[in-house]
Amino acid sequence: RPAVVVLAVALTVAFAGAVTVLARTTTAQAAAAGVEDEGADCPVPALPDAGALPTNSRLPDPFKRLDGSRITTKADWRCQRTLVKKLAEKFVYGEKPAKPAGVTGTVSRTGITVNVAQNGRSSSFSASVDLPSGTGPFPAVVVVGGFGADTAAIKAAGAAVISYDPYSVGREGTPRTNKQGAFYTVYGATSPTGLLMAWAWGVSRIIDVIEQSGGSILRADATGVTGCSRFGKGAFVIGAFDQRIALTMPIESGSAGVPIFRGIPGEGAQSLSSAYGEQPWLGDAFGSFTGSPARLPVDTHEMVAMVAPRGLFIMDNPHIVNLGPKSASVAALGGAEVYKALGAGENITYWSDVQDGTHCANRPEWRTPLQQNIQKYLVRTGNAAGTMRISSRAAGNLAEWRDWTTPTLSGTLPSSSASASASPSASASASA
Ligand code: MCU
Repeated sequence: RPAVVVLAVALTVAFAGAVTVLARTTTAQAAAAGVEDEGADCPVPALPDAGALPTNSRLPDPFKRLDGSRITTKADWRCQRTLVKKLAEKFVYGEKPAKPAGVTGTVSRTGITVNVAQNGRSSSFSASVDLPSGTGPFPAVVVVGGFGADTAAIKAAGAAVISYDPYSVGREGTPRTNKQGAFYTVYGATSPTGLLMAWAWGVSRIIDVIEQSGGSILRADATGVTGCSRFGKGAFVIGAFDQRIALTMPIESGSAGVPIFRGIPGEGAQSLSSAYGEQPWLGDAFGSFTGSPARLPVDTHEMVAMVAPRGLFIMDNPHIVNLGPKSASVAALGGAEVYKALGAGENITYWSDVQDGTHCANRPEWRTPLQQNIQKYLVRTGNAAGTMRISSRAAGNLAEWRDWTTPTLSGTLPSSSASASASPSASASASA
């Protein structure tokens, strides 16, 4: 009898292993990484000073290194992404500190608590959890702020909803010299890092706690993020700066979100000085670029690219010029060139073909692609290809914005960025 049990266990393990391999090969490009920043060890050359930047009215070439050479392999993207990340931190959002020395917390069926300690300072915050029906462990979507996300559709697709109050980590309504919230308690009220990056840091710490929890309620390798408007700006930055996030879904994010900075003045969207001044969303360093975005050495098509090859579903509203939907479409098209070069062109969706002009409305058009994205990248039972559904009301033309071509990158992505640690059960259903 013990021999039978041993044999049964061995067969089960072998079968689970086989379907895992199958699932990995079919969904390879869809995978999130096992770490927050895969390029943490990449050498980064000295970055230019803000005063020494050339003016470039076109979008910076995402494939070009600081020394002027261009990357040639898919594997090169790992450290090129790190360059983009460092430039974006220095000139746009402010630095995102690495995981603090002490992160502890709990995950229950109703909530997550996070305690952080670093250099003698500590802070805490929490988020609530709403599980879908069925038996876990579940994937989850972090919903930033309290509106605009179709939480019923998220749960019906099989993912839990983590309701995250970003203001507990980075409050609005404070001057830049006295920022408040759990992030600033640890890193100081005069930290030049803006709220969007503070919010991103907070979600990364939630994922740390999920990882440490043992994964019996929520799966650490299947986290998505969404939010609308200012929380769409947040969702975009949160997904760009943590490679453990498998699916990023910003909604109607507007200036300081998805739209290319360079396109905002011409489109007549919320001006960069208005967005910079309204709340300390962007980093303090962005203040010297509000009137001259053409001096920025990065633009948001490269934040789109930072998400590659992971799932990205950008939702936008073509009826409100103030949101910069045309400039957002250019960011998506420009970033999609990096997705294509990495062989992951099917992992990005941009969708602004919607009827209702109300900001952050619940839109029937997005329900199916939302659920398909959740099934593909989080539940891992789907395989729907991404699509560019750009409304003719607000369609940007990438050709007008770039003076570079998309290279054919050789080789394959390193296995770390191409391997999801999908649970055996999820893999089995993926191949069923
Ligand atoms: C689109 O996001 C913002 C916008 O940038 C602000 O100017 C406005 O005050 O608020 C929008 C928002 O968050 O609406 C809910």
